[in-house]
Amino acid sequence: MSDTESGVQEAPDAPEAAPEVGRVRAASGRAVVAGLVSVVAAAGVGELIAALFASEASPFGAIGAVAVDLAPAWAKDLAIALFYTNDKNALLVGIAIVLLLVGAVAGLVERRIPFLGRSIVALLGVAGIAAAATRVNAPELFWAPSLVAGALAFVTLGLLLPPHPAGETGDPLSRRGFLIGSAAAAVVGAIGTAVATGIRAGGQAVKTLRDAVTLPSAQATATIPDAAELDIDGLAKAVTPNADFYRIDTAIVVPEVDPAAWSLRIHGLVENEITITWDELLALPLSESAVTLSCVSNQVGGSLVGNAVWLGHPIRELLARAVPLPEADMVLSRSHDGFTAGTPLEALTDDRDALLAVGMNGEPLPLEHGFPVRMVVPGLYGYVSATKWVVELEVTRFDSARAYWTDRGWSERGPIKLQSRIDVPRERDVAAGEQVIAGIAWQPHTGVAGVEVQIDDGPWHDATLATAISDDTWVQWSLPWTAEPGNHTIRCRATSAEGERQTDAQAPPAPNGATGWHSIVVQAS
Ligand SMILES: Nc1nc2c(c(=O)[nH]1)N[C@H]1C(S)=C(S)[C@@H](COP(=O)(O)O)O[C@H]1N2
Ligand SMILES: [Mo]
Repeated sequence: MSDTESGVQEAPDAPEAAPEVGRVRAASGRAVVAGLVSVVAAAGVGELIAALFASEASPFGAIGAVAVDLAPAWAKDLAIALFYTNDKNALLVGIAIVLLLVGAVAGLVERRIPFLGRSIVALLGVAGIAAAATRVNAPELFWAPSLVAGALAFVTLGLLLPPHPAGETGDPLSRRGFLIGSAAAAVVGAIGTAVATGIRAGGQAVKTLRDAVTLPSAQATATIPDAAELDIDGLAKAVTPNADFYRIDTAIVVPEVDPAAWSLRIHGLVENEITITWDELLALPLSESAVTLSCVSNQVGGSLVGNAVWLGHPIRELLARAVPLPEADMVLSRSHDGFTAGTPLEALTDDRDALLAVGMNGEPLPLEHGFPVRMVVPGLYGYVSATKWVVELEVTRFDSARAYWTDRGWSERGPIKLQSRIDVPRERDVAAGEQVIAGIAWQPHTGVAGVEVQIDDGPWHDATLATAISDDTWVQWSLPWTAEPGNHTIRCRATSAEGERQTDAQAPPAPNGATGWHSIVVQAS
């Protein structure tokens, strides 16, 4: 009480200043709300226009894509480590928070300097246009969603925070008018976002095109031996269902490629430049091959690895038609959205099943796994080989071209390292007594000869391997175990078909793949 009194006494012109302070305070609350709802309305309408007319120019998507491309390698690592395959959602939430903060600040600025705050939100639209313009294969209407969004934010903020007529105090907009206006803006934003999301998730044009695709049958089919699947609860399936297959890419909005408009150009250091269309590709002999794909960002024990049966045409055959020049040693593949991977020419011309794939586990490629066409190369991490939505193969040299991730500090060469993982027991608490320990091991294109398991620093036991589908795939393994009550540490290590033993030296994913033994701790009772 006395503090308040003395505070009042210390301010000589308190009687005049108090209402003024009160007015400015109320107004800054208004200003923040006005800024926030302007941005919300604009974002919703921008996303809606994008969903309707130019989905690859989604303001969020475009800004997100630029953020992804500009992000340093450590930020990608961190995002994957923190959010795993939710890293894209985390990025979008981050962008939303930044946009809202800018909106709030713009509202406060507008309150003091009319037009300046409005110009700030309009600049967000300009940023969206610039971001969309820099995208490879930007749609023709790349400017439209962000232009409308920016203009809408500008107008909304102006309407909610009209400037004071000279000499007047108090808000020119009534409290009721402000409430109705800002609620309307928020509703417009929410509806726009909801409808845009619905359109994206539902009636997407490319989804329909994919549904209409019937793939030719394979001339050589992959056989999955019954004994490849141990069928143990909690153990990764021998063949990963598409819905469970990990997804990693830089695409915030999944690229939409119409197969009828798709073509692949092979050029660069070749004698014959060739271009092949979708119909031409499907008319070529297609073969099936089970290949395990792994992301270089996979941590020891991580889940950024999967095994699928791919249907495609050997890249080797296409390169043979193009005839690479003797000095060539790398193929830079490029996707519809500008991602690039640098693959050793040798890995695409030797006898391995490097495929230009159109099918995954008996279906056309799912959109997020590269529809209509992607690359799959046994033995190499995805970032140097597995280009999705692939549209171009440039035959070149390692010393004259760089790829998306090699430009960001990852190694030029990315052979998949020998790894093994414990999947079972899944839970920390297990019942004492008869248990089974099970997992998978892989080194695609080399193969796995054995897996050993160690419990509590005891001797290493040979696990029983399931039948491997091929040297290009992971193999399941298991070991019966009598669990004594108490805490136990379980470790595994693999031996490759070439006799290499999996190293216990721990290395992080960067720059060319994690190493170390996977271990888990369980409590038996
Ligand atoms: N177009 C495109 N292709 C890409 C990528 C990408 O970012 N863009 N990422 C690569 C990486 S790093 C990996 S690990 C694999 C993952 O393939 P998946 O998402 O089908 O599992 O795709 C590769 N192909
Ligand atoms: Mo990756």
